[in-house]
Amino acid sequence: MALGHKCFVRGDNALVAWMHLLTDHPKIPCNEGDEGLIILGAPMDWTTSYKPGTRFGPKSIRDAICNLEFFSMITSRPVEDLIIFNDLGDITLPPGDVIESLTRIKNVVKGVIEDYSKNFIVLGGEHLITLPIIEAISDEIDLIVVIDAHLDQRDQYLGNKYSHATVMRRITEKTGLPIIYVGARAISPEEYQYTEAHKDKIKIYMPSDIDRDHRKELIEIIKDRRIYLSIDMDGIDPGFAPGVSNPEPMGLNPINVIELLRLIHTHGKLVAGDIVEVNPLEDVNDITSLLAAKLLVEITTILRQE
Ligand SMILES: [Mn+2]
Repeated sequence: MALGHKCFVRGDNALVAWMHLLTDHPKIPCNEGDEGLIILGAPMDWTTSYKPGTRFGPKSIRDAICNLEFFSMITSRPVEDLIIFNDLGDITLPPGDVIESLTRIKNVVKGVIEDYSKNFIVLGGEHLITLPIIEAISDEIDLIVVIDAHLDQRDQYLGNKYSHATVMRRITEKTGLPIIYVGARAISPEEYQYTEAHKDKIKIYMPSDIDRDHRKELIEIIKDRRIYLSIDMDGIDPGFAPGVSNPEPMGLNPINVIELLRLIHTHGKLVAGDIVEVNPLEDVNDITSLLAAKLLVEITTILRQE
């Protein structure tokens, strides 16, 4: 692991304090340069409740992406720019140390926003990484759109307040930002009660809700809003995305997700996002990593046009 690999300077020539938290490898092994969209990896799976292995997600998505054509279904055209990614590498995270890991992720994302751009994508990792990212970018967004089978709205998971099963509860408490879920279908009694009591802030669309009427409603909600998009790959059906830590049947199909991205592109203002919970140890023929990579191409296309 190489530290301090880039001597990036701010206006006052001070060495940027957060850069030493990034590794040189892995990076997207193709199509990568200073002009592209910022990519970060957060290889954390310290609180995974079922099948660990999402720490290998960022590398697996990066490897998969170079085997795809950079063509966007949303714009119906090839991605025109030669360089589309600027991969800053993985954030160095101390295995097992949840609080220190969240602090480092927050510091790096703050640094990226301050020194580079508020437009970026973070590759996970477990879903808990979304908490420090949102904390860092909360002033720049009005709405969080979450693709997920789960709500992650428990107050605690087996006594733990900082878990991938509690992440959205902490985000709701700390930021008060409204959340829309798409694809949710695994909801505990506690989460059901909590979200019913916070209907003004939390809206839930199950996979069976993705029809024309709901689409109109969704457009009204996302219209002109500055959006953070968090894609937990288990929102998609395990038949399409088996390589996740908590697979849940009856999910979205990938075309539902493209349709949602198209709505966001047309009506909303996408600011940044993450793709989390890819677990290559549970994958079949890399199809989950390839699907995550395909979504990364589409999100990158949207963000480069914002
Ligand atoms: Mn989930």
